[in-house]
Amino acid sequence: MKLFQTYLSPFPTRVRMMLYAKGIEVEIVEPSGIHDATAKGTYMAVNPLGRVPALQLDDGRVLIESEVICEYLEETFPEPPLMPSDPWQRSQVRLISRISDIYIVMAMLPLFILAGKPTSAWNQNKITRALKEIDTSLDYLEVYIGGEGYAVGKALSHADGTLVPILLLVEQWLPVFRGADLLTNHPKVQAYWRAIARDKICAKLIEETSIALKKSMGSA
Ligand SMILES: N[C@@H](CCC(=O)N[C@@H](CS)C(=O)NCC(=O)O)C(=O)O
Repeated sequence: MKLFQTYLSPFPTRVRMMLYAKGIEVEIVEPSGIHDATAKGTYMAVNPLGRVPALQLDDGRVLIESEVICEYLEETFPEPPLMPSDPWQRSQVRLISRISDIYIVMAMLPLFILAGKPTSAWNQNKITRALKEIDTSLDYLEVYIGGEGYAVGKALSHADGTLVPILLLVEQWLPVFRGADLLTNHPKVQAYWRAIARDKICAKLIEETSIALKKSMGSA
């Protein structure tokens, strides 16, 4: 199998978490120009949406959308499970992915767009509004995040693969916008963030994403 992805993007990171945890070997391909809307070239034939991740199976079929890919991997390679067996806990894993995708990532979107422009074009009102929106979305997470070292329950799950790259952006990228420290406003999320860094697989994801982020910010 081939995973089309970048180390900077949070969506492929949740797929890599599954691959690492389940010991699945795939070829990693970083499509050139993925973060440039005009330069995706032949990658559009792999994923007509022009986004990463995409997983190409050995028979050539291509799966897109990180949640769909993760579900496919979970069903095809059930061991070790990254979805809890208890239906309530499974619903909490899905809920955390939805809070992340629908609220936290969407709240960050205006800042992703600003980050692609020179700082002279940054609009302080837009930044303040976006940071407030992110703060509110983290309030939602604060209610549902687990308190036992993992996003849900006492074991690594798909929800951790979703949250790790997002919280890394909150901790290491949001400071460029000079707002308040949003993690300290959310003690349960902050405690989770400290705890999850002790999980070997999540530590690897944190390291990979952090290196890619530093490169993108021109500091590595
Ligand atoms: N809903 C998609 C989102 C994927 C996505 O938006 N990926 C971004 C990187 S974070 C991308 O490829 N962006 C390229 C573009 O929008 O041109 C998923 O979960 O896979």
